[in-house]
Amino acid sequence: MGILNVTPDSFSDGGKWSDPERAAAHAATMVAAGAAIVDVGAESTRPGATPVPPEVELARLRPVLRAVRQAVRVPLSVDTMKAAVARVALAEGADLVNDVSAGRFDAAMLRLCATERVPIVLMHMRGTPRTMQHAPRYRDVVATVVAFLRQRAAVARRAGIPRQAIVVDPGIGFGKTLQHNLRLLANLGTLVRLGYPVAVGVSRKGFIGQLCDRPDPASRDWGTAAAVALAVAQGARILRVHDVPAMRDVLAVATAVVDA
Ligand code: HH2
Repeated sequence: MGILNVTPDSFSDGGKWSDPERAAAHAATMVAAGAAIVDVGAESTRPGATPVPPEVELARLRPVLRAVRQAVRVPLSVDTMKAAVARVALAEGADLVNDVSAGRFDAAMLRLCATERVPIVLMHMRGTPRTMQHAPRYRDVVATVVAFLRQRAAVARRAGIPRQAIVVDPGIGFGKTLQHNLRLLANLGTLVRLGYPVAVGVSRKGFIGQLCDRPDPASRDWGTAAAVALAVAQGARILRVHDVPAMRDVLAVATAVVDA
């Protein structure tokens, strides 16, 4: 899953893809390099980010989604917590919803995905992007995240989303310390055993900067490669990444080893 952020303030690619033509060209480049899904987001969820109103999110998203839809044929996901935004995105040709709140922020989200018959990614986050990094604490982070995702998947199914249209994601960096992120990545198999496809977003995130002493997110792709390979080895199925050409090779080797 290639990342396309249409935001002025995303931590790695903020402001780079706001122009529809450039965004479409970047999406096409990611697909040519092997991206099977392009994830388009118009609200930053980085720690401390302030939420934007749906009109602002849509004004950023709509022209870009239109251009990207013309440019590539792979499924497009819309990274949003708002049903009103998701509804317009689906009408503009998006194929699935990536909701980092797992349907908690907007009660209409799960029903929308059910009636539109589209898959949804349910991600674990503690609190909101604005508050999530304020001293996060868990008794057992792996058990907490797995229980949360099991419960949210059950809620999604009760809303009418079929089992095979649900993807779960541990939410690396969303209300977690370095140790929490490492424990989750080390125990991804526990989440895989829930039975839903697992998505993982480690690309260029802060924990890699901490481990490798790399303040600049753009310099974190080698660290990202290690995390992606280890996630694949434990059964992760969707890897949300910025550098698609590099991670395509990481996936090719990691999946070949797993398959052997
Ligand atoms: N991480 C980010 C955004 N959306 N979605 C899923 N399913 N999983 C993730 O780990 C995830 C996500 C944050 O990264 P990014 O989009 O690169 O930055 P920002 O939130 O600043 O736009």
